[in-house]
Amino acid sequence: METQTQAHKFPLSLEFDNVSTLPDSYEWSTTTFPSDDPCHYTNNDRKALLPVIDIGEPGAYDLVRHACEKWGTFQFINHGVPLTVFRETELYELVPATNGSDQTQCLFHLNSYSVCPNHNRAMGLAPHTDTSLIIVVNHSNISGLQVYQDGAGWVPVELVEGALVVNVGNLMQTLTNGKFKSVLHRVVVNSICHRLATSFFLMASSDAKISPLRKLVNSSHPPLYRAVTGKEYFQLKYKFFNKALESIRLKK
Ligand SMILES: O=C(O)CCC(=O)C(=O)O
Repeated sequence: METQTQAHKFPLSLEFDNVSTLPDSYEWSTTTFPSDDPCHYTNNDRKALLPVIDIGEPGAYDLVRHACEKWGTFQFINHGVPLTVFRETELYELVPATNGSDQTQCLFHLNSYSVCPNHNRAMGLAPHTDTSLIIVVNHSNISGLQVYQDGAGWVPVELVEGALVVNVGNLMQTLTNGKFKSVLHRVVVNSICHRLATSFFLMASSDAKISPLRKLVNSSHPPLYRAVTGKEYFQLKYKFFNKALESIRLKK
């Protein structure tokens, strides 16, 4: 897995419209990309299909729980969320907001992935797990998001009309005492289409204490993580990046 140092070695910005080959400073180790249409990937071989859940269906609750336990991610349809909500936020770089109870914070984030002349030598977004409780992504009908699954490797998230992607974050893994898995994911670029994705992060507020829920802890399932405040966990994430969760894991 790539390290924090690797993730941080890139210059911050580059005007890709004016370059015909990838500058060496952007070079990444080979990225496996689906060989058919890189912009509109559908998983025709059906080998490793991420769950797509119709949340209007009677069994949806169990399907969501199962997806969070097994995959740490799923797509959902029939959600009733107008996708224009996401599109409108594409006008903003970053829009933080807090809710009334101040236990959670929401953040909208716009990711823009330029067309890249040497897409298989570059990386759009380095492999990472999210700090937040959950993240909801609208990937604007352009492929690129991939999730890592043991045994299957990098699995492209296929495009499903109108679906939103949910990823479990580190703090949700802590809260559920490791039952829900925060998924390692990355975004690859392509040489044909510019991709925009809007992410909605449900975060814990800085003062909120996050620890495994009491009802999920017993003698056969001792707490796996120590309590942390949102602020402390952010600092740990900054310091340890993808190893932050490991740093709050209680020793047996
Ligand atoms: O661009 C995407 O599809 C996902 C973005 C993402 O993983 C993130 O913002 O953490």
